[in-house]
Amino acid sequence: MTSTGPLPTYQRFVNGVPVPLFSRRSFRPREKYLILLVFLTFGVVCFGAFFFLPDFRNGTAGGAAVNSVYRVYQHMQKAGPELLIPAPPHADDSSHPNSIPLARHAEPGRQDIHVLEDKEKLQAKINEEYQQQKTLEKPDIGGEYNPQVQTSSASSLISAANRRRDEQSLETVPPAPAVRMPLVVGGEDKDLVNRQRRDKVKEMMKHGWDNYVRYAWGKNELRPISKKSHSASIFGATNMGATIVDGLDTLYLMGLHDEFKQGRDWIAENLDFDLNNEVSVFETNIRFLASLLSNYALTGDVMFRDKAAQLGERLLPSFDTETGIPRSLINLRTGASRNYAWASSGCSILSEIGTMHLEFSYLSDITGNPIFKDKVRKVRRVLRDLSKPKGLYPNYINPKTGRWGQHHMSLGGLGDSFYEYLLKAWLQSGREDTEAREMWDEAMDAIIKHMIVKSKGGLIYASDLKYDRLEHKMGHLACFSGGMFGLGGKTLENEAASKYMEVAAGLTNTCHESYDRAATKLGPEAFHFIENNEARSLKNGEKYYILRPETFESYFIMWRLTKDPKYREWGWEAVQALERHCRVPGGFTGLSNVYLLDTPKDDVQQSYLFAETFKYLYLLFSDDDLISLDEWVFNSEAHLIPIRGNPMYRRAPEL
Ligand code: DMJ
Repeated sequence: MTSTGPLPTYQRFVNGVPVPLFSRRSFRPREKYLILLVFLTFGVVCFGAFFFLPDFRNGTAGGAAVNSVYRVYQHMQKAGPELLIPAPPHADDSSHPNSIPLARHAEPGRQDIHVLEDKEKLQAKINEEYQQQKTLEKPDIGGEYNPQVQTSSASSLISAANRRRDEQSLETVPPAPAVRMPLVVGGEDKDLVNRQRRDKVKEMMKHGWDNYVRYAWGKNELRPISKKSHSASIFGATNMGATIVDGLDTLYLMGLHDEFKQGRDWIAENLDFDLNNEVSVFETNIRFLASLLSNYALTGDVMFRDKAAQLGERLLPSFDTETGIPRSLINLRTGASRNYAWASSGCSILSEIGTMHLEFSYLSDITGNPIFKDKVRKVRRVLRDLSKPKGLYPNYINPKTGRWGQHHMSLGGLGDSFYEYLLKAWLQSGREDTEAREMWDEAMDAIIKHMIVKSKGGLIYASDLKYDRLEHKMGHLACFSGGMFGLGGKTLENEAASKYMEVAAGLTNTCHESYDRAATKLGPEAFHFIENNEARSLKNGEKYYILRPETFESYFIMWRLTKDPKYREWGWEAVQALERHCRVPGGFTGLSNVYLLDTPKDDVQQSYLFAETFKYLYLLFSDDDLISLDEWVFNSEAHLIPIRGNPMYRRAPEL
């Protein structure tokens, strides 16, 4: 059978008859020229490859080819990851600067899946190369990934240098989900007005923070009017970035994650406690150590835990006293410690020695090192076993003899957070530390009997007591106690619970009155109760307001516990007063006299403005889901310590 298919195109014909292809013995001259031309072209190409292509000239072909690919990667990398993989139109996690968008997030059907896989491989290769070159350390964000998180695309007003660093990390941080800075979601109130109020607080936070970044980055605090740095004696003589450390967990809660990352990286790179610097043990504990713990709990970033452990170690020598009661000041490098001469002839201070329990207990739990917990337990034992005048705890104790100093008692400065920590130690332990709760109940019983007074005008206040003499004066610092009594009243149904709630409401109301009776609607440092002039300051040296949080702390706790809307209204009054009188173009400042509308300003933006004042106000206008009181306690500086049982506890595995 003959083929019926089409003839080959190269078939030649002679007089209509097909000529067999290989019937000739030689090529025609034209065919010879053609073959020669093909061979010549091939030779020229090979010659060019050997002598002109750089990778073939320099080394083995295989290795050079890989180098060449790497070089291309580098060029593409400089141009930015988006050159390789355009950001998907609405992928949440790609909007964050630390997240290099992955192809798998793109909308299905839009792009060829094979192309996407190639891009992933290429991106992985780039990351691998940069890991090898160690041009930039990847942040080590370990721990659990919180499903309740998303990312923020909020841009930050940061200095040019920091912006450059941010962009660099944007290019080079590998696209691992754990690297993303999660945003705690939830917390938006259903009510529009409260959402708007919360947004206002966030805007204030950002205003203060951005100015700190601009004018005092890495220093302790900012002078918002002179736009210079400031440092208080509690920080010693060196810059420890107090505002960065204090403000960090609030930035996190507010979803200001560009700012959070910037602060986190500053701590990782710059915060070193090997300092020949004498600092306050108490302040270093409540601001620095507690913030590191709080940020560790929130993020699982082991950098925070490790820094906390380093700092905890450096504070330990302050406990080396005859009784185990720590001293007030310590040199972080040498470990030399001492007490203030003014404190009842060199005594330790009740609020200071009693305000380490939460931090040191939690530090032991997350590091597996019991030494920290042992130290604070010993302090507790000394205080528990001492006989107390009228059941009250004086503000001073001698660390050598274990005896009380002057019998001055206060729910404000020098006493305050000792009481707060008894209650919170019980809560934080998952209510297992019943000794703490018993000591708190006994102390509150004595305080209610001897120091809580009702004024002629019907205001309840916590008076200072010196031996048997009531001062009829309450310090702003004591305004935290409304919240504390409320927390005690609501967490245990004992016979005192309703009394605690009554005192809680009364004290919070009185602190609000001290604000309301001032022209600026901000409260003075201390206020007195004399007939016809109650809840007002009498001396010039007490009329200042230094951005303190205690009154707002009580508004927040009482709002959560009672849902009485007046607490939110009072908080909003405070927000407006802060805006009107404390806000300046360079941040927020304290005031010299709350009774004068045109008062001089102190030009200090306190670090606790970020840790506490803005945090409490923000949470006041948030839904209860955001930082549930069943899962967290606030330390004395409003840093968050998880309650045992909270999934964010991150306890170290038992050895
Ligand atoms: C904060 O540093 C802490 O709350 C501390 O316990 C006492 N007060 C200041 C803020 O007023």
